[in-house]
This record gives sequence, structure tokens and C-alpha cells, in this order.
Amino acid sequence: MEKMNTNLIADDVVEVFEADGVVVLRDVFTPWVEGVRQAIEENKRNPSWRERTYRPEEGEGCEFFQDYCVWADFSGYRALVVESPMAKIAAQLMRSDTARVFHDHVLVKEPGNSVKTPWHHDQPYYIVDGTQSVSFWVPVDPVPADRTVEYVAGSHKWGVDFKPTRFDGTDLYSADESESVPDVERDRDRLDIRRWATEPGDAIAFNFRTLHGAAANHSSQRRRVTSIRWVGDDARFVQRPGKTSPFFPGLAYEHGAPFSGDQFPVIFPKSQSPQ
Ligand SMILES: O=C(O)CCC(=O)C(=O)O
Repeated sequence: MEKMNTNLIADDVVEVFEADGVVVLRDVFTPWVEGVRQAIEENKRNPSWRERTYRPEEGEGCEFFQDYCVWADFSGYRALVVESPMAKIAAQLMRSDTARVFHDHVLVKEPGNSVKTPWHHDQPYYIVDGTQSVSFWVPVDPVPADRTVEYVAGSHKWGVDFKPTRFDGTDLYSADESESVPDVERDRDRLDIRRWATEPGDAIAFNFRTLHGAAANHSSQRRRVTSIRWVGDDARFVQRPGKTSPFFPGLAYEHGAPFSGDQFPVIFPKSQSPQ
């Protein structure tokens, strides 16, 4: 079995990730950027059945294209997941022996798109739960600070799973009594909000429980991103009171069972991977 290379990212980066639930990584995926750009164009022409695109009234070309679980279908995404050091970095950040890919979420805000990504955290949307989790938000365009994702540092430790809503504000689960996401905009001054301007090749790594939200794209530049989700050794299946996002129809599993399955392969260490 391949030994984990603990030098890929510095220990203090792991400590920041644990304390804040979010950390920026510079120039880690640069060789995979062009492949992801190509994959996004192919994906937009051939969306999956999970595609969810918001088309605001501004008209043609301003859409917020989203698709899910497509990393294995397009070679540029696949290379980022399987060939880049992402899995190894994920294991290191999660302090996990293994890194299993859960899914990818493609988020393309075209120029002039007016949709804000509302404040939310991802954990309650999912069929998997655990403490070891990380998403890599990987932009393939330069994203200045005024339209990047913002994160509430430390929110992954609040001990609350907030009610999941779709990005249009509707509830994901019909009978959900859980607490709503707090009004982060109102409380900005007392919260520790982090954001970074990013370049293609950079990534922002964040825990599934870290609250985050993003600005609209009122610029004339595209904002193309893929966000890749990973889980670690303690991942377990969880039943939810409705259709999760992403949704996995036909996937049978027991609540609390170890998370597994061919569509969620272990990528690190390599010897465990069916790839
Ligand atoms: O890119 C965005 O607008 C939001 C990203 C996000 O919510 C995520 O990666 O989980």
C-alpha cells in the first residue's frame, strides 16, 4: 500500500483547516486547469439528468449552470480527481488514512448572472455523514474577492446541522423541523468571515459543515468552478427525510452503515482504488 506523503501540504495548513473549517491552497491544481475548462464546455453541451441551471431574466448567456456527479464522464474532470494530488491532500486535511470521492458539483456563473449562492452548509444535503470531510472549490477563471465564495470560519464546530434549501430558497425536505441557516449578512460584523481572491490552479478546501455563500457574477468574466467532495474513514450512510442533493435514486443502503460503493471509489491510497 502506498505510504501517505505527509509533506504534500504543511502541518500548519492542516491545523488552519481543522480550526477554521476552511483554508486556501495556492497553485496546487494548475496542470489540471485546462482539462477542467474543456470538460466544462463538453459538460454544458452534454449535461447529466442531475443538471440544475438557473436562468435569470437577464436572458441568454447569463445562466448559472450546475451539474453533479459527472467527474467520471469527462476526462478533464476525471484527471483532476484521479491523477492530481487532490485525494492525497484530502486525506491529509481530514487526517484520514483514506480519501473517498463522494461527488463533484459544477458551478458556472456566466457573465452577468445575478444569482447569489445563499449562505448554507453542505452536510445536511447529503446521504453521507461523518466528521472527516472536505470539498475543494476549484476555479478555472480568476475570481476577485468581490465575487468569490465567503466562509464563516469555525462554523463547522457549531454543532448544528441547518435546514437545507435549494439555491432558489425552497426547502429540500418537505417535513424538516431543523433550524434555519442564521442571517449571516445581518451578523457579518460579529462573525469571522473569510474570503480570498483566487487564480486558476488555486483551491479553497472546506469542511462539509462550514457555512458559505457566494456573490452573483455581475462582471463580464465567466466564473467557472468545479467543487469536488471527499470523505474519510469515519463516513457513514445517513437516511434523510426526502430527496437529497445530489439525489441517488435506486441506491439502497442502511442508515449508519460504512459509506461505500463503486460510484464513490477510494482514490487514496491508490492500491484501494478500483480506478
Ligand atoms: O460557487 C458557488 O457559488 C458556491 C459553491 C458551493 O456552494 C460549494 O462548493 O459547496
